[in-house]
Amino acid sequence: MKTRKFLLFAVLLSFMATSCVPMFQDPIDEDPVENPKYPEIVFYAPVEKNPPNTNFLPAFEGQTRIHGIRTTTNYSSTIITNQLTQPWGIDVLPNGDLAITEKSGSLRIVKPDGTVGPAIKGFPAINANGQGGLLDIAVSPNFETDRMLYFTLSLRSSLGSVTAVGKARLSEDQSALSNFVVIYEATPYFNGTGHYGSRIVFDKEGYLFVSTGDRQSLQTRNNAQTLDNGHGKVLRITTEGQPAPSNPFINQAGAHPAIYSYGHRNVQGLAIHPITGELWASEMGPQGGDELNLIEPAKNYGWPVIGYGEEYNGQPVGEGLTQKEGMEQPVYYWDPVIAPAGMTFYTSNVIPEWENNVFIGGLRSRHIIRLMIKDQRVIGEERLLENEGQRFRDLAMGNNGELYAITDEGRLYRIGK
Ligand SMILES: [Ca+2]
Repeated sequence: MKTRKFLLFAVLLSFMATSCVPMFQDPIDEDPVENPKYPEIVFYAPVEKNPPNTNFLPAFEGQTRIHGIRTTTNYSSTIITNQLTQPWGIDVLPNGDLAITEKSGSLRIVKPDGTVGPAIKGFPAINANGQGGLLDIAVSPNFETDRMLYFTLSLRSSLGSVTAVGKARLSEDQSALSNFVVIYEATPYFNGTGHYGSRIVFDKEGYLFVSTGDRQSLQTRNNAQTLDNGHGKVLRITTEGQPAPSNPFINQAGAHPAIYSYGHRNVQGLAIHPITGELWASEMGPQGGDELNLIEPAKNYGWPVIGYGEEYNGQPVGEGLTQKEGMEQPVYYWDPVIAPAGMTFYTSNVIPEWENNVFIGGLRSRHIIRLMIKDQRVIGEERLLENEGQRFRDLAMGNNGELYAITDEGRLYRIGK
């Protein structure tokens, strides 16, 4: 009996230990690095210790392998549930509940205490093959009155598949979606299951930014460079799926009027800077060359003409260029790759040193990337939750200064004080 009690106690202890992990920093085994430009910040050697895949030189100092930084405020990371199935997108409702998509085609409402609601259906037939499925979610800025949720998803027809945007109304009791309607399709359809891009975020004017990908085929890759299609773009649409009236190519014959920027490979992270309102994006490169971009209208972000990666077989992409007139440089790039997914800015001062930093989920790298940004440049990089071994798919800012992160393995983390 005593043994059983002890066992129960031990099991309880181990459960507590795994579900709430205080984030003690690794012992600092390296000396700080001087950076006279920012004397108030303590910097370290770059966090990336492995050799790059390529020999490319950055276009400017600090474009890659920037100084390391370390969070000094004590914070904790808690797995509030591990009962999700391939969650892909997360956003926060005004009441603090979390709206999470599952790739196979369900919406889940999760309470901040970890209670997972039933699988909410109401979507058209989901094509969850490969990288497709029910993908991202954005809560209406007017949710308290309109109760609308916006989604990206991959749709299939006899012509192939496409990245699409839809919307539906969440019932007052948060148990059902009604009147799902597809409002936009980033045509053409293509017979493939990769590179749907597919983040969706509201800007400060109430328009939706939507990212797409190049559809992961040599047949479609160059679509990113032309304006007559929806592949490899950042799009800007109204909540009715119409092009935003101020879009840069709206009056250009032959151009898709929803296009905001182009030359993208596969943008899987979008976030609006809380102070400036700028749109920032994470973009998956090939081997080497994952990017952080500051997205501006009408600009060409270079894929597949320029980049800091190579083909998976080690051959150059195209002519193997990193710079070209008329094409934008990434603000920051990673080589070797991290496979950056969803991202969010930290908009609170609960953890003061995090305010206005960007946090990006790393799939391949299995950690969360924290970047400190000043004057549109990255000045410091930190890796969070490195010991968790999770593929971090998306992040969202909570209402009380906490971050939420979902992983492909089905976990939902709360990270904060
Ligand atoms: Ca680029």
